[in-house]
Amino acid sequence: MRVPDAKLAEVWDRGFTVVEGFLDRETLAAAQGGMWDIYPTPEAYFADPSAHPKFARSQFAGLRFFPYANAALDALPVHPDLIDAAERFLTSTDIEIYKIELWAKYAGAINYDQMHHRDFGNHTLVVPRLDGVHTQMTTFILLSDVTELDGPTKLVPLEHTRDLPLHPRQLPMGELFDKEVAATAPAGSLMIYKTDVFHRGSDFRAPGRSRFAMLVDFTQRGWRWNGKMSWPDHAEKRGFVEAMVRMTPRQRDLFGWPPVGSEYWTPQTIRDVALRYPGMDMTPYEEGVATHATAP
Ligand SMILES: O=C(O)CCC(=O)C(=O)O
Repeated sequence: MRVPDAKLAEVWDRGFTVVEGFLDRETLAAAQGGMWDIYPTPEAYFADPSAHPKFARSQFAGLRFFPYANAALDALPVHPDLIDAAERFLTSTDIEIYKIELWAKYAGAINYDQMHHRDFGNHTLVVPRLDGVHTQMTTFILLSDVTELDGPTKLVPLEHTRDLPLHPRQLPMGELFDKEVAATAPAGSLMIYKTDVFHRGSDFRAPGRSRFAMLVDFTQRGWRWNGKMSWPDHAEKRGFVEAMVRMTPRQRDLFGWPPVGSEYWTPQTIRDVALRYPGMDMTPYEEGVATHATAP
């Protein structure tokens, strides 16, 4: 669904928002189905947690980076309504995706409680500008129902922190817990927040629970001190070629792919990229060559 303007305004005012029903049923079901090639189902995990010791190694052991070698999962970060929301929130079409993570958590694997922190620590070398210029938009697409029992993200509305300097960006455990709001919502919901907002992961409150989410972060292009993942570093991973082949030129552009009409595209690069990405429709890039070749 299209993210309502009022929800994006809430991110500016309060620091975060939750959009229920963001994914339609089919898209959600296909993405959920794709996860079981990557993670144990909750039934399989809880049947014998000791068979899956890696999830106990750290709170972050359930993170997996893009691509996922699954069409439904690889399509989520470039969902047209997510791109549209990012363009409107960042007030630009010249944007990029700088992080995609899938995150599985299983109750009892480890204590998932965190202290309140602001995400900019590993999303920029410096600190966010708070006047709306070059803001980063961070998101969680919930792929399972998240109730109070399921380790919801807990966020502190900006009204409580607006006057604090941005450093330090982590608070002692327990601080601001009395002000936090739990982002509980059904599967298919979208949580959007900003990198200056205090928030934290929380632990499960009942056994046998699990939480699955995809995290997709966007930024305006052009400020080289912002970022997190370098896509060329992931380009040789299983499924990357297929993911790029399935995307439109606009979707590829979000990864830093040369856009239609770029001077990068020549008969040589078109030929060789087509060899590296078998099945990719190179027509838009060929037409772009014709355009820049004939420009005065
Ligand atoms: O998993 C969550 O709900 C939030 C985690 C988080 O904020 C973090 O690890 O930086």
